[in-house]
Order: sequence, then structure tokens, then C-alpha cells
Amino acid sequence: MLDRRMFLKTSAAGLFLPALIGRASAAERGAPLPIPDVMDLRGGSTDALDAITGKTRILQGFDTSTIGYSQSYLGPVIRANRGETARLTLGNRLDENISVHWHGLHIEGAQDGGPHSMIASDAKMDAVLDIDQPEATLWYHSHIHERTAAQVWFGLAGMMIIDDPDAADNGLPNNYGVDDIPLVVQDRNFESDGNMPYTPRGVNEMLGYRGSEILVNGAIQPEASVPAGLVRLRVLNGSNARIYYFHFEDGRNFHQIASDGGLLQAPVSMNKLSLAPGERVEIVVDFSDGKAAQLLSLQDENLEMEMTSSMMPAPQAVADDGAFEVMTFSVDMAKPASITPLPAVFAGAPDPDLGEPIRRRTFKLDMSAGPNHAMGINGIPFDMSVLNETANLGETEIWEIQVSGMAHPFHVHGTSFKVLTQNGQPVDYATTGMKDVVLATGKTEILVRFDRKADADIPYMYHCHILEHEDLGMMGQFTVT
Ligand SMILES: [Cu+2]
Repeated sequence: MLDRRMFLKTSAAGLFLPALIGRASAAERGAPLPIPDVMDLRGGSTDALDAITGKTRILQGFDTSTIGYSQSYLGPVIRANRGETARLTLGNRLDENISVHWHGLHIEGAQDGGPHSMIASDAKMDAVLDIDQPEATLWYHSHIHERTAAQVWFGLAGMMIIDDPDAADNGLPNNYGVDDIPLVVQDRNFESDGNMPYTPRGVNEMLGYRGSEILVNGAIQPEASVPAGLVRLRVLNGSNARIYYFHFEDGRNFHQIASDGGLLQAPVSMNKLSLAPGERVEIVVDFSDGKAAQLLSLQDENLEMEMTSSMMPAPQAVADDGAFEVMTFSVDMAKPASITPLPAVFAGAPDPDLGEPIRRRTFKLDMSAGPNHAMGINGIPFDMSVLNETANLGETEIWEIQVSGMAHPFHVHGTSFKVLTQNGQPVDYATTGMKDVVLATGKTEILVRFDRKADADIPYMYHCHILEHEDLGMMGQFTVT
């Protein structure tokens, strides 16, 4: 629960509702799904990623002021190969510091792009990424302390795909943009002039900033045209705070094939799927019957108190259970279709033997910490100059995350981990695979080992991925030596 003092403080701000919520007209919905350009760093190719300002046509007839990495909003899908060193030059044409954090990449702290790796306005930085991890869907975003939420809101985020040329061929759809489709799902608010305000105040800051419009790859509730076969969707929850509960309007089953850290051991059949901020999932949907499908989500109930739900921007419901539309899929019989059945098990799926844990650390996530009632971990709000933990290279530990009240997506830099328990209950590895974000509720335990170094100059971070919580101080930093 929010403590009473904090609640009174936020109430006193007197601003439960964001300034003005415009409702996108029907005309915005149903535009073709934008497919991000690919920035291909495979085979030694190099490129440049520049943070720039832009104008993006999201609402009909309006240009929205946005920022992006080398494009007006969001960034290209970056592809890199396992076993190679990916190189790119990072630039910043904004008038404030930015960074490029490689979320989910197993790289040393010095290349991780966290809050210490600031790129000043008009400055450049070389990124050298030694890629050695299983194929997976990752992402990148700015990570400047106290500015991450706003910078991601306005567009500094993109997807990254790790490929492995030596991996077993599991016959998965891999025709990018045709049957292998990236989906960056975000919620945003708009004013009637097309402005996309970021004004977190009161409970909308305390519980995370949410929007009433759903964007996929920067378009409102778009429509994807897909072949009449199996289609792989790489889904990133790139929202600041909203948790999605995806399902199809017709109730159809689909298969989850991968999570944050790569393939699951075997496809998992399901008809609903939750995804918290920062999490990724790959699913395969069968469109061979030629039927169109509408992807829906239930409303986010991660709001601490019943009464706050009425104060939150919420997407317009299209079903009695409050479900809203995320996007639609139409089937184009002329497109080349992959109809190879999914294998019973995936060859090469990661299942590292992390060994026996030799240490346990406890992280209590606080929504009121320190003298200013900021957010914190173990009672301490994040401080760039304070090192919170030190870990040893190659040692396996259990990290116990303690939460009371609302759930928090807990992210650890520099590695992937196994989830042992969630809300006090055992978790089956087959259903989660390797993770780098876990939605922590009650008592949650992860088994983690660090195989890359991070020194005190540029340590790794652990934090809540509700970006407002992160910026308010629910973050800590640690070395691996
Ligand atoms: Cu949080």
C-alpha cells in the first residue's frame, strides 16, 4: 500500500488526472503496421545511431514532436550476430544528455550504456559490443537518471535482435517484416493539437504514467497484413508502466516460443499472455485459416488501490471484460507463407547450469524511502555516487525481491537469470526460460550469475522497469569483479 503520508502528499498535488486526454478518432486506427528499418551490424558492418528530434505523423492531420534514434520516433531494429563484435557510433543531437542502454545484452558494464555512460549534447561515443549469448529479442533505450521515463516516452527506444549463425535451425519463421514481425507496444496520451504530453503528477507518477492510446511501432492500433501461415511476433512492452494481458478476440491459441533471454525449451500453447514493462516475448500465431484476428489486452490493474483505477488514463474498452484493442491482423493469401509445423522441442534453447548459489541478497522495493520519501531499494533512493552492492565474477547467487502492494518489474543489467519463485510460489523454468525482467509480487527469488565485469566507474544497475519508479530512485548499482 502507498503509505498514508505519501498518499496525502500526492493528493495535495491536486492533480490526479493528466492535463488533457485527447481520444484518437477512428481515422487513426487501422493504419498499416510500420515495420522498422533494420540496422544490420552482422558480418562486421558498422553504422551510426543518433538521437534526434523529429515530427511524427501519429494522429491524422497533426505532426507530433517526438525524438528517436536516427529516425523521428523510436529507432531501427538492430541486428547483431553471436560470436561477433558489433560496432556502432552513438551520437546525440538533442540538447540534453542521453545514453544507449543495451537491455538484455550480456556485455561488460563499460559498454552497457547505463546512467554513467552519458553522451552529452553534440558528443559521440563508440559502442563496441562483444556479442556472446543465444539468439534473442532484446531492446535498447536511453537510461539517464531522472530522465529515462521522459526520454523513452518521447521515443528513445528500439528493438535489438541477436542472431546466432551457428544455432540449430528450428524452422521458425524468419522472413523479417513478413512472417517475423517486431511489435513495440506502448501507451501514449495525446492532446487535441497532436501534442504527446509527458506530465506525471500525483498518482500518475507514483503508480507509473499510463496512456489511453495504444501504439504499436509508433502507430495507433495498426493493422498488419500477414501470410496465411505461421507468423512469429516479437513483442516488446516498451511502455513506461502499463502491464498488458494479451489475447485474441476469437480466443485462438498461440505458442510462446521465446522470452527475454531466448528460446524456451519447447513451444508453450496458450491463449493469453501477460507482459510487463521491459519484458519481451516471441509468439507464433497460426493464420493458415485465412481469418483476420484482433489482438486485445485486458486493462492494467497494477494500481495499488481500487480507487486509483478511475484516475488512470485507460484505453477504450471493446468488450465487457474491459479488454481494449491493441492491433489487428489481416491475412494476405498472396504473401509467401511458412507452414512448417513447430518442433516439439527447440534445439539449442538456453538452459545454463548456474550451479549452487553461494550467497543470498535481499532487495526490498520501497515506494517511500529516505528523508524525501522518494522511491528506493532497501530504504535507499538511488544515488549516482553510492555503490550499493558488489558481486564476484562467476559466482551464483539468489536474489530475493520483496514487494508489498503493487507489482514491480525488476530488471538486472548484464546477464539473464532464472526465476525460482514468484509471489512465494515455485516457477517452472519451462514456462519462463531465461529472463532479465521479472514481475515481482510478494516474495520473488531469482537465480543469477554474472559472467561479465563491471567496475565502480561504470557499474551495472538493478531497478524497477516502471520508468517513473526508476527515475524516482527505485534503482541500485553494483560491481562485478
Ligand atoms: Cu516499480
